[in-house]
Formats: sequence, C-alpha cells, structure tokens
Amino acid sequence: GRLYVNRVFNISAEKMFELLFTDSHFIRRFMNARKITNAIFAPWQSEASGSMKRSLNYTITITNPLVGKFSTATENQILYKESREGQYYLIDAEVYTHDVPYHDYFYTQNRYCIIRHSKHKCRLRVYTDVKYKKQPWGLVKSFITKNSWSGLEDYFRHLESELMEEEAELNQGGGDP
Ligand code: YK8
Repeated sequence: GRLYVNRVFNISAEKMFELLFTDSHFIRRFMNARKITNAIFAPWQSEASGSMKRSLNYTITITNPLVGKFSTATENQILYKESREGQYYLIDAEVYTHDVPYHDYFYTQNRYCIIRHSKHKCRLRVYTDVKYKKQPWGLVKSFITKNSWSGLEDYFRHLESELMEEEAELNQGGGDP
C-alpha cells in the first residue's frame, strides 16, 4: 500500500473526526469540489463486535479518459472499537466502484488514523491499498493498480490541501500557533 497523508494539523482529533466522518459542511463542500454527487450517508451504527459501521453511496465523476465519465460507488466504513473519543480514531473505508471496467476484480481500502497530538492538534494518516477479489491477468492488474494510484494520489492531495485551508480558517483570530 501507500501512505498518502501523514501530517500534523492544528485541529483537534475530535474536530478532525467530525470533519471527515460525519455529514459535515466540510465533507459536503469537498465532495462538491470533487464532483461527487448523489451522496447518501447512513448513520454510524454499533456492531456486535463493539465497532461502529456506516455506509456511503455516491456517484463519482472520473477524469480518466479510459473510463466512462461517471460511476456509482459504495464506501463501507468501520470505526474500530480500539478508538478512543478525542484521543485516537481508526477507520477503515472500503470503496467499491461499481461501473468501471473490471469493477468486480478490485476495491480500494483506505485506512484513516487520527491521533491526538495535543489539545488542539492531531496527526492524520491515510494509508491506501488496492485489493483484489479475484486475480486478473497480469497486464490487467498492473493497469488497474496504476490507474487507481493516480486517481487516489490526486484525491488525497486535494483532501490534504482542503484540510489545510480549513485549519487556517478554524485558527483565525486566536487558538494556539
Ligand atoms: C473515496 C480507485 C480507482 C478509481 C478509478 C478506476 C479506474 C479503473 C481502472 C481501469 C477511477 C472517494 C478511483 C480513483 C475513483 C475514485 C475513488 C475515491 C477517490 C482503467 C481498469 C472516491 C476514496 C476513493 C477511493 C477509491 C478511488 C477509486 O472517499 O481510478
């Protein structure tokens, strides 16, 4: 896999969780900017295991010329029970893109780690992996992997820069430097 985000933000761990994993203005605005439409967020629900789960459905707009312009997608998120409110959050998000070529062969797993650094700071790490449900022909596999990495890199670079904008806004007029 690859580590796409690894940075300390001037944002508390709680706030970071709220920005990324609730139906926040921030995530709505970011989805708009990425042309992710028809988003439906299910609420977080407890599991027997002690973890929490929710799923998101949306339509992504694709810029890759090899692929159709849109695809529906499902994102299943799990907030592991090892998470501690305000301290540490571990979230795995499996993303299935339903309408791209070879969609039945692969999905993407994004692991988000939010770690409290101090009262008003946290570290965000996002680790991504392309997973295979069935083994495609080697050439196809490298094609899928290559195209997924480039899309993911673009997405997470943009997310990081929007979080930096949000950080600047949140810290305007007070808060520790
Ligand atoms: C989530 C991974 C692959 C997919 C795409 C597929 C190419 C198909 C390969 C062919 C278009 C928001 C991506 C990037 C679409 C966007 C997905 C996003 C960014 C040529 C064989 C959507 C995170 C996420 C996970 C997976 C990404 C897809 O929050 O290349």
